[in-house]
This record gives sequence, C-alpha cells and structure tokens, in this order.
Amino acid sequence: MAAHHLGIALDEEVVATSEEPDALTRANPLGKIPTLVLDDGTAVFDSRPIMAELDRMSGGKLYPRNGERRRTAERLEAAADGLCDALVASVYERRMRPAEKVHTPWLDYQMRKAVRALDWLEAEAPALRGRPHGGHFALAAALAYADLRFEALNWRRGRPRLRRFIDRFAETVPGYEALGPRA
Ligand SMILES: N[C@@H](CCC(=O)N[C@@H](CS)C(=O)NCC(=O)O)C(=O)O
Repeated sequence: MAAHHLGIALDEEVVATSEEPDALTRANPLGKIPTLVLDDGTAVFDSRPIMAELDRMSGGKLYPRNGERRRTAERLEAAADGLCDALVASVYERRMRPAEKVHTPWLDYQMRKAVRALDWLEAEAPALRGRPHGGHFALAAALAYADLRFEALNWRRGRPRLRRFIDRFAETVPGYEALGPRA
C-alpha cells in the first residue's frame, strides 16, 4: 500500500506461506510475508524494515523528519503491527490445530491484546492532515485485516475516532480498499 502510494513499482508475488514455497524461504528463512526482494536480490523482511526501506527509496517521504513526530509515527506503527500480530496468532490457533486442540484461553489472551490495542489506537487516533506516514499505513492495514478476518470484533463500535481516521485515509489514499489484505 505504501509502495503504491509512493509510486514505487513492485512485482507482486502471491504465495501460500503454509506451503513453505522455495521462492519465499530462500529469501526469508522465517517463511513469512511481507518479504521485499530488491533489484540486487537482497531480501528485506518484516513490515518495519520494509517500511524503512521504502522510506529510503522515496527519499524520506514515508516518515516525518522531526524527532517527536517520528516517534509518534513509530509508536502508532508498533501498536498497529502488534494488533495484527495478535489477530494473526488467533487465526493460526484455529487454522493450524485440530479443533479439539484449540486452546481457548490463548485465543482469549490474544483477543484481550487486540481490544486493548484498538482502545489505545482510538485514544491516540491520528488526525490525518497532509501526507500519510508509516504509522497511518500500518493502522489502515491493521484495520483492514480486522475487517477481513474479525468481523465479529466490530472494531468500529464505540471507536468514532478510528472510524474517522479510516474514512479520511480512504480519501487520501485512492485505491485503499483494493490494496488492502485479501483472503
Ligand atoms: N511482524 C511480522 C509479522 C508477519 C506475519 O506474521 N506474517 C504472516 C502472514 S500475515 C505469515 O507470513 N505467516 C506465516 C508463518 O508464520 O509461517 C511483520 O510485520 O512483517
């Protein structure tokens, strides 16, 4: 999403991580997405290093230069990425285990993290004026993932500032819906 917005051309390769495809595990020993392979073959993996790479490629257009604003962007990004990690952990608990081995206290533990993160994000919801930064992209991606996999979580209920944020983000980043996570 950020690369597209910055006008950085990417060849997108969709992989099924659970099949541990060679193309992915050769580039990223952890076998995780997102993984960004640069023109010289160097692989950059994990969202935040990838975002830092895109920032360098764009000549610093993805993060504020001012120290305090940068910290705000990074805190937002960490909370949004952490929200995704908690949601992904819940998805995997159900997807990877036989039904009788799914551990409900673990699912509840992850959902409490997700709800606390959403409440924190509501309290810290950024006003989006001007160019979106890395924290905004991370938040938009996390909310889109919650919409995709956790409809019942209904993150919009009681979180008007996050609702306003996502509406504003969709206006600012044309094509946002098409660029978000897909099943
Ligand atoms: N902290 C990582 C999390 C990435 C992540 O959990 N990716 C999941 C898909 S959403 C994945 O590749 N899972 C496959 C696996 O864990 O084997 C990031 O932000 O890039």
